[in-house]
Amino acid sequence: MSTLGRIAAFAVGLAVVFGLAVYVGRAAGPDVTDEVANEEHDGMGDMEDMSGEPGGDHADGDHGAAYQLDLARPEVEPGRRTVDFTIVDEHGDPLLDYDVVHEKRLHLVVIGTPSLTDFQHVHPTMAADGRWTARLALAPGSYQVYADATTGGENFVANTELTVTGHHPRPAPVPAATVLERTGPYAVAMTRGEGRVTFTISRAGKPVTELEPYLGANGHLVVIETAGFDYLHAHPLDGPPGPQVSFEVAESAERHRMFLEFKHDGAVRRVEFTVNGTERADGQSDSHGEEGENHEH
Ligand SMILES: [Cu+2]
Repeated sequence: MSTLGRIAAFAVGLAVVFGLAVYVGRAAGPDVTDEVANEEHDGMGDMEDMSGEPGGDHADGDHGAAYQLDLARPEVEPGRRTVDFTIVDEHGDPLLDYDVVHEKRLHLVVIGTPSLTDFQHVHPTMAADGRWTARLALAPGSYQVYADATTGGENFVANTELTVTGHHPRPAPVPAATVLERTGPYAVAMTRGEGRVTFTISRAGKPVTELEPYLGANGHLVVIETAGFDYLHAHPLDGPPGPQVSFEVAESAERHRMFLEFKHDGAVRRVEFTVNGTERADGQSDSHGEEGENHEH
């Protein structure tokens, strides 16, 4: 099954089983349609594994396909601080009506490719004609841009590629897999298993037990695969405000990057993890063990 198929099946499976807010974006590419078609023809193998419910519906992906992210300029010069775009429907008309989800009408996630570094999560402003303007930090290079929004109660993710011209430094590799990451005085340990990922947050060696809501949740997790840039946004399971925050995210066969945002002491913090896939068919994995989570840090 394709990467795309896996993650789509996975997200639909979760939606079916857990009723979670899990969103799927589809990488804009020439083979998207084929992959979706294959997915529908190959028996939903992974989905059966995940949920015990073969079939299900493809609504998540279908909604995503209905909207496109149109950048005013897919190529911009370095030093530019804003990017304009519109979300257009299948008729090419700009989408004007958005539901407020997690306190915002539209969440824009930007990631540098192919290394999946330079993560940005911003909240653009929309003009009356539907044109959005986002403030971004844009060094020369290539990026994937994901608009994560909801209209009429239906979430969708539309994504596209953005290029910033100028001298590109040598493309950085995807960072090596880790299970412990630090940001400022915080350390975050990641554990996986039983279809979930759990982050344990400490500050200066003490468990953090007073996480503050960030955009209405104890944490936000974005998962992006390194191969096809498939995107998934998950919100935590109910639980106390730390030190552990868990998300229902099944293990992926493909290497991926996880971006966890949380708020504590008035500041939003972010840690990033690379997770090697459970399959290493293409030899791309930089794991030396069976799985990334087995690594000692
Ligand atoms: Cu947001």
